[in-house]
Parts: sequence; C-alpha cells; structure tokens
Amino acid sequence: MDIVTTPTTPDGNPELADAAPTPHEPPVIRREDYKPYPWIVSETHLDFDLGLDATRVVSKLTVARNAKADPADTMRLNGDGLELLSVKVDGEVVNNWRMDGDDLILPLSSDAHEVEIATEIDPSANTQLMGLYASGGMLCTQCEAEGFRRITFFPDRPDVLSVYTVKMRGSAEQFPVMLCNGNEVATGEEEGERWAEWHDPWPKPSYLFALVAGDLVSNRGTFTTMNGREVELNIWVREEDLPRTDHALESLRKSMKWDEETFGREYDLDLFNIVAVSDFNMGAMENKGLNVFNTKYVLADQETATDADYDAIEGVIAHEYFHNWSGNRITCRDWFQLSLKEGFTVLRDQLFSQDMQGEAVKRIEDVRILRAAQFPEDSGPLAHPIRPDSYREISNFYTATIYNKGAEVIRMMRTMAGPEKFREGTDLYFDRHDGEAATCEDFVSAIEDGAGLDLKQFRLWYSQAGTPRVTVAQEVVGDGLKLTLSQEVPATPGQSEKKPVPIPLRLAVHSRANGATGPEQLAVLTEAEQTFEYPLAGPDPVVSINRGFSAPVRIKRDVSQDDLAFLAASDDDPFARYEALQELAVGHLVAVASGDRSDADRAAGEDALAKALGAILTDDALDDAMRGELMTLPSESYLFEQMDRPDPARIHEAREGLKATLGTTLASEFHALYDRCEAVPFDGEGARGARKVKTQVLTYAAASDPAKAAELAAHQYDKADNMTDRQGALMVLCGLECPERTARLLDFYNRYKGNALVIDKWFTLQALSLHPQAIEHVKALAKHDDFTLRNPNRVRSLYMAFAGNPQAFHAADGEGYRMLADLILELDPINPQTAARFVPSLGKWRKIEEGRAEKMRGELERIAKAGNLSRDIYEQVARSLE
Ligand code: 0A1
Ligand code: ZN
Repeated sequence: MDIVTTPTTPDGNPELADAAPTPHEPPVIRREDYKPYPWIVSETHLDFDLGLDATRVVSKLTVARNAKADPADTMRLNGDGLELLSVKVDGEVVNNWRMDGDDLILPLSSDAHEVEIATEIDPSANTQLMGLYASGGMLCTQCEAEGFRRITFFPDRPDVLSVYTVKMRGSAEQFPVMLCNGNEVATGEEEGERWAEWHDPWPKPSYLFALVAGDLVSNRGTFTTMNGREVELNIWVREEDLPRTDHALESLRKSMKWDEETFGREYDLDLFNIVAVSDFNMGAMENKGLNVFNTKYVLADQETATDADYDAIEGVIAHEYFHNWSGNRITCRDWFQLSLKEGFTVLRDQLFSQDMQGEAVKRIEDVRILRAAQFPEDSGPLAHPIRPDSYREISNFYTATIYNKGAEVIRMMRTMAGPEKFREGTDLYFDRHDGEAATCEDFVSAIEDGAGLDLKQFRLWYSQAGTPRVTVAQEVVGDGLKLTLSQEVPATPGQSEKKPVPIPLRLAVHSRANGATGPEQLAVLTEAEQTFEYPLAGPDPVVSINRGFSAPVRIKRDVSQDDLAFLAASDDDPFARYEALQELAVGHLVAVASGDRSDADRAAGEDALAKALGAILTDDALDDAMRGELMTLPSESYLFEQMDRPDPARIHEAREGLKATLGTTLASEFHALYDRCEAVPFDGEGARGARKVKTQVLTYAAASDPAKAAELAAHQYDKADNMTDRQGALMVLCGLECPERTARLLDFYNRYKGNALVIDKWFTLQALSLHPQAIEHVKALAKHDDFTLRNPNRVRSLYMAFAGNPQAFHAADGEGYRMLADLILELDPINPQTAARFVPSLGKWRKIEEGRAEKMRGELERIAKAGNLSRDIYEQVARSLE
C-alpha cells in the first residue's frame, strides 16, 4: 500500500494540504445553493482491516460524469479527521490532489474513472461516536448525517447513491460477528483472522452505510412477507442481554406486518439485522438492512423495563423499520429535506402505535411531547421551519420541529384528505420517487395529485416557522351557532411577516343544557379571519374544538369553567375530554402563579377542578390507561410557556399547592382507586392502566400527605414484581425527605448494579426529583464512580433530567445554569453533538423573569467566549444570543 506522508497540492503549496483549524465562524449552508453532484458513483467497494485502535480503509469508487449537473474537472471528496494514506486514479498513484479544509479535491480529466483511496482511522479515539467507533470492545458505525466522511473520503451527501460491496477482516476472537448492509456473500477464517464480504443490491447514500464487528449473539426469527418471501430477522446483543430481546423481535414482526397492511410496503431484502449498542448519540439508526440501536430501545424485561419503556421500544423499532421505505428507498435530496423522511416516518410510527397501544392515549402522549418540546422551540431563538433555509451544523436540526411538527403537518394532509385518499397519495409518492433522493416539494405534489387535494397555500407550513394562534368566538344566531375563527402566525427569528396557513379543525357543537353531543365537522380555516355556521344540538352550546388535536396550533378562547367541566366529563372525543381538563387546570394555575386570583376565586377554581377530577376518578366507563392520562396535571414547563416572563418558583408552588388540595379533597376517591388497582395482578386485564393510576395517586398523596405517601410508596416498592411499580414508587420517594427514600435508593442501586440502563434510571430519578436538595444531589452524582461523560445515555440520565427539573435547574441564584454551562464546555471536546442538545435549556432566557434571564444569558456568553468551540455549540449558542 502506498503511504503518502506529506500530502502536497498540485501547485506544491504545503499549507493548503494541512488540515485547517476549526474556523471561528463556521460557514452557513443554504438550501437555495443546492447543486447536483457532478459525478455519479455507481459502485463503491470498501475494504476494512479492522482494529480497535487502527482500522485501514481502502475505498474503490466507480465514477462517471453526471450529465444532469454542471461539468467539473475535479471531484470533491468530503473528509473529517482522516489520515490519508494514498490516492489512485485508474490504478495509478496520483499526487495532483489538494485539500480544501478537510475535503480532498481530486482532478479528473475523463468521463469515467476508478478512484481508489486508502485511509487510516482510530476507532478507540472516536469519542464523538460519529463514523467508525469502538464501544465496549466492538466496532460500530454511525454515519447520519455526515459521519461517513470520518471513515473515508467520499461525496458524503444524501443525493449520491451507490451500490456497496464491503469486505472486512480482523481478529476472529475480537470480531467473531461481522455485519454490514444487505446480504452476506462469503466468509472465511484463517490463522485467527476472520473475514466477511457483504453486498447491498439497493443503491444508497453514504449516511445509510453501516458496519458492526464484535462478539455478539442474536435472537433470531423469521417473517414471511405478503408475497411469501421469508426474511431472517436478528436482534444482535451481548450474550448477557439475550434474555431481554423478545419484545424487540416481536415489535419488529408487528411493524413489518403493519406496514404491509397500512401502507402496502413490503420488505426488500432477505435479512434484517438490528444491533444494540450502549454508546450511541441518538435513539437508533435506519441503516439499510442493518439498523443500529441504542440499547435503551432494544432491551426489556418485566424486572428492568417499565411499561413506557416497552412502548418506546415498539415505537422506535417501528420507526426505524418504516424508514426502509420512507428514508431508504426514497431518500432526501439534501439535509434541508430532512423532514421528508423524518416527519413522514414519525407520522407512520405514531399511527402504528395508535393501532397497537390505543388511539386516544397515544395521541395524548404525542401531543404532550409536541407541546413540551416543539412549541417552546417554535417560539424561541432556535425556531425554524420544518424545511429550514440554512444551517451551520446539520446535527443541530434533528429537532422536535423537523420530527414532530413535521409529522403533524403530514397528519393535517391526512385529516383533510381522509385516510383512504391519503393512502392513494402515499402510494403515488412511493411509486413516483422509488430509488430517488427527493424533496419535500415532491412529497406534497404526490399527495396533491394522489389524494386530490389543493395544497398550494398549505405549502406555507413547510416554509414558515412559529405555532399559529387561533382565536375562537361564538354567537348564537337563530337556531345556529356562528363561529368566528381568526389566526395569527407569530414572528420568528428571520421571519417577521407571516401569512395565514390552512388550519383543519375538527369540531363539534354540543349542548350543555341537554347533554347532547353534536356531529363532528371539519372546518378548514384558510383566512386571517373566517366565520362558520353549525346547527345547534340544544341550548347552551359548547364548542369542542381541535378534536384529536387535528392542527398543531394554540387555541385562545373565553370559555367558562362550567363549559370546560362539561366537556371534561361528557365529550364524545376522548382527546377533547383531556384537553378540557387541561384547559381548566391551566387557567387556574396560570392565574394563581401570576398572583391575580383572589382567595375566593382560588377556592372556586380548586372546587371546579376537584369536581372534574373527582368525576374522572370515579367514572366506571373509563379505562385506567385513559384515567391515568386525565389525572396528569399540566407540567410546570407547559405552564411556563403560557405565561409572560414568569418566575418558575411561583409556578412550582401553585402546581404543588393544587396537587395538595386535590389530594386532600379527593383522598377517599384516591384511596379507593389505589386499592382497586393494587389488586390487579401483573398480567391481569387492564394491568398497565392500573399501574399508571397507582403511581399517579402516589404523586397526589406526596403533596397532600407526605408521611402516608412515603409509607404507600415504600410498600409499593417492596412488593413490586415489575419495574413500572418499582420506578414509580421510587420516583415518589425521591421527592420526599424520609428514611424510606435513602433505603430504597440504596436497594435499587445494589439490586441493579451493572445494568447500565437501570442505573441510568437511578440517576434520572434523583436528578428529576421534587426534593428541595435535588441540585446538591446532582452535584454529588456527577462525581459518582458510575458517572462518565463518555456515555451519552449516562450524561442524559443525569443532566437532561436535571435541566427538566424546573425547581432545581431554575435555582434563583443561577447555580443550575452554571452547572449546565460547565457541562456543555466540558462535553464539547468529547462529544459536541450530545453537548449541543443542552444549549436550548439556556436559550429560554428571553422568556423568564429578569433576574434569572440575566444569569442564563451570562452563562451563554461565557460559553461563547470560551473559544475553540465545535460547530455544533457555536451555532446553538450564537442563535440563542441573537
Ligand atoms: N435517522 C435517525 C436519527 C439519527 C440521526 C443522527 C444520528 O447520529 C448520531 C443517529 C440517528 C432516526 O430518525 O431514527
Ligand atoms: Zn427517523
């Protein structure tokens, strides 16, 4: 192998050949600058000499001029942190290349060439977990979005599709299992060295490449597709984790079946592998035929995973599997189109989970996530449209907006078209663009043509950021109801002027006087202001609006407590019942936290809520899973969002105060409910709902009668035969100052020592707790032997939880902000992608009361001044300060 030690440029300029230092201000990449790549890379052959500390990669590319692009006499091959060993063109070593920053620029004179490049990388030193890295003795890859360039020089952009053949070799002892995309074509072993060759027949972009080598075992299964093809399925894990893989395998089978039935999508290889990795920046990755997963979304058993963990695993397995069509068969032209695959795939996994887990409860959970993560993003300094116009670091755009708002936008198209017509639209999309790198515009056009919708104005949802606000006014006119709806899309950074967007609102007009429920209607608000008329169902009309959360908007209306209580008790749409109760609680809590409720009003508000909640607790027609949702009060961060520069301490006080009052007023109902649920055995009918309700009851008891709560929670902990009960009980105990707390925390640690995912829970429970000393606990936990900045799950288990604990994070002296800024600075050189995820918590400074605002901004400025920041942190901090 030729080794080039001192690369020089064609004109012999050595500086240009050196890796450029990280620029102070990373360049802005703009959507409008998109140009097709001038070369087609029809085939990619990769040869890996695997080693944990040194891996050699030889890539051979078959390239030809792209007739659809501007002609070029060079080829830009992206690189990042690579040691270049040699470059050959058509079999000859060449030295006429040059470096442009980290990219290699290679002159090519003819229409077609063979390009061969050799590089060396050190997977053990790869703490960013992007590219090829070592994790617990195994090697694995993460290439989305721009990780492939950390493996070899390559046109690392999603519109360059190539057919890959990969050969790898390495120690048979260290790497008895070697996996790649597609199918294994040959393997062999000689003198302690093993090799394997894989071929993926489907052309794919580099971000979908994956390789895994290590000592793994698999839970193997099969799935027969709708056309009778048998597919081998494997869930690969470390041997000790094998007993916890059945749920993942079953979830995969269900996903494959559901996608055939619901979207007509059949799997297209004979093998589907999933590998669980404990060091991973995100949840999971949809590499073609070889999904790589965070262990968190694979491993589960009754003893170590909660019901919510089981659901999350099913949802994430489905999400990655669904990407095989929405993402892999049709990929994205450029990263500005990320929501094309992510928004659509999130919608697909949400619909799947609705079918598996129950429609109303799943919808409530999804809306809660949207409101907790996306609404604040959309009204803060990092707001961006679901199809952004520019970025500096694409990793920063794997956001709730791209994913969750992206899904809501497509869900609205489905609501307007109806499920059958929408399916015609998606069929057309899959047909029309199979094998292509497409755009959001391609998707909208296909839905428009296939479903028969006019989406001209609707496209604004792709280009405008900000959550629309819809104001509702109603008036009885004769025997009808006149509904006046108006909308406003707020200004967001870089977008001061907004146009009205089409907003599909499912609604019904009920009668409070006679209890009649009106038929559901679909009103599509397209103007700034519009009126609609509906027949009355009887006197005292009450409007149930945005049922099922048909549009991702905020609704503003004057509605009486009595009307909301009526909707909470009697609406025929379960989602609307939840909404009404939330609205009732939000109205009360915001008024109390702002200090503008008189004692009498406060008592009246508490009374109304106690009545409404009491009805929920005793409604025999409700199942417990739904009851558990309805019992959940709006979170402190959601209340924060509804107020103007609030003091988080007052929100905390108001919410805890209400919990205490409700806990006392409804004590006997709560106890009766707890006793009934406690009698349900683990696998009994409705057992999951019962478990959810039990822990909810404990949270109210913790506020109203802490001694009793401690006793109940300790009892629940001690007799738990599953993680849902045990974690729920420990969560409640963590917030209390009592001897039971210390003993159970210690027991939990000792019981699960060595199980990283459960120890993550142990960190999280303490960091999220309502305990007044939570901030001190977090400081101590950061020094715990089990804490490390090298493992993203562990970092998140402590610090994401802490940043989500309003009482601790928003400590009035700014200590919480200081701790988070310190973390960001320390983590940035190790893992910038994960570090950048913590910046938005500090970016809320414009929305909080002045004292804390100044402290938050001060911390952002301290980070900005630190110098040597990654692109990730630079961009997030700069935008947060603008
Ligand atoms: N496409 C994946 C998300 C993902 C993105 C970047 C990653 O790099 C660290 C990893 C995963 C998904 O939507 O599941
Ligand atoms: Zn995805």
